Amino acid sequence: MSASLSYLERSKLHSNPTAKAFLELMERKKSNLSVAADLNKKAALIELADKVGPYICLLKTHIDVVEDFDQDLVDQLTALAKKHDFMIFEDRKFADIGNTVKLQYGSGIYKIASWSDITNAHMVPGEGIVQGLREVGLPLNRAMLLLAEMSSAGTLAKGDYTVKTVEVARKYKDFVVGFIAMERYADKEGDDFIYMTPGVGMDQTSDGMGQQWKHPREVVFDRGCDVIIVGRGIYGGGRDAAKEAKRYQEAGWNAYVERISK
Ligand code: 5IU
Repeated sequence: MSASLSYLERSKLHSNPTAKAFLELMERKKSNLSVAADLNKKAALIELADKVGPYICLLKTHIDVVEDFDQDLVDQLTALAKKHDFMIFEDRKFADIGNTVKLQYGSGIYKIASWSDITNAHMVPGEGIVQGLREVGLPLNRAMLLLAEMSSAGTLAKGDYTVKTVEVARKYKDFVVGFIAMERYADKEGDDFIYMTPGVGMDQTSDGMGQQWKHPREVVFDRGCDVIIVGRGIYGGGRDAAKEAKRYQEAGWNAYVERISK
């Protein structure tokens, strides 16, 4: 049901402040594009964020690949998020017991909870992982996604694993606001999860290392997902990142408009 509602209508269904603000932002900016900035130099990451900033709703980071990480990088990224009106998603894929992920999320060098609006986790350890992250994230008004499926060939996250992941998300809706998923699952009464999908590309279908790229229309219109996550399709192979981001923004948004108008 919620696949046919606008992002703005759906923002009213959420109690989590980040989910609400994120859906409003998508509508305001007419963007369901997230750029996956897998770059290992601070200056390159900042440059990319500034270039694609006008076209994205969400910047997805892997902060632990940045060789010259420092607090100034975080300060610059959060300033760019303000300047261009986007949110930040550290794709940390937590995977340990509740007590350990609490430490990994809130402390260490990266202090992810202090700057990342959204993060994510595997369900392998059981629901204690959500309890741990929620304890740190909820007081800061953060939100998280569960990895219900992955985009890569041979992923073990499928079938019953995915079904159980959705059940846990329903139990902790105040903090788990959506999924990394390849399709939208059956909505139950009261569900409104945000579906984010990596493995999106318009020019190639595979990277030779298991990644499988789908067209934005297939992801948003056919499969009912909400956010397209695009990395190398935008910045890889010497591409003009701003130009490509604009192209993906339009493709993603058109597919969404087509979906809610059908
Ligand atoms: N990513 C995936 N697949 C997944 C999950 C995360 O590709 O199932 I969970 C990440 C990895 C990379 C980005 O940061 O999304 C995709 O980048 P490319 O568009 O360059 O493949």
